[in-house]
Amino acid sequence: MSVILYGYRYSVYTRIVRMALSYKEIAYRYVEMDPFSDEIAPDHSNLHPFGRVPVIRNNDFVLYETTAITRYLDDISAPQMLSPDSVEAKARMVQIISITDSYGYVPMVRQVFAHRVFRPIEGDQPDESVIAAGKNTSRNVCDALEKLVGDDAFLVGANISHADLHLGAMMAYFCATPEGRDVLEHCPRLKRWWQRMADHAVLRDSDPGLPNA
Ligand SMILES: N[C@@H](CCC(=O)N[C@@H](CS)C(=O)NCC(=O)O)C(=O)O
Repeated sequence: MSVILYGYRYSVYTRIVRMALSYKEIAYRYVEMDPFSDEIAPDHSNLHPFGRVPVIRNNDFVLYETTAITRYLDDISAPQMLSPDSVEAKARMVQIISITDSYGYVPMVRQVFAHRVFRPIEGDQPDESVIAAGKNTSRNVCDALEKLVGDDAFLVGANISHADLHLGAMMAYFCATPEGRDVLEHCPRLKRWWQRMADHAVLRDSDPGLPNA
């Protein structure tokens, strides 16, 4: 196995792959590729037709799309699996990932976090109307997730799964904002899960920090 991860330090999707690699104890080389840069590396479009990250390469096998990557990593390295055995738990896991991608990423990360935290660091003004809209949509997302969280330690069972990595990466940014913490106050089960997840080594060790002002 000779794995290379092409990613961007502050990307939540790159972080999900990093967490999967760490959990699966797969050694890899990391190549930084900023998809937001004006100067896109010539290699980038060969690797990802939509100019995004992450992408992985394992020998000659190149793969993009985070859920495909993390499933692949899970399959090529035993023994700790990131998918539960039960059919229902697996379906719930896929559902949570899909909700996170389809409805959560933009409001939680691109609207609330990016405007409240990233823009000021980069010397740009946050757009309060974007933050307010993002918070509003995120509330619906968290309310929906709240109904899916059970009594187990993790989202779909006693062990950490792909769903925990996926939502965990987004929640880390969302809860770095007062808006995110406020939304979570109204979702006690999700908040309990997040407190446990935030303390998990796999999440803590993948923290990219923030850029210098
Ligand atoms: N569906 C893709 C989404 C990846 C994605 O949106 N990555 C962001 C960084 S977190 C990106 O590359 N954005 C660049 C852009 O939007 O131009 C996946 O699951 O990997």
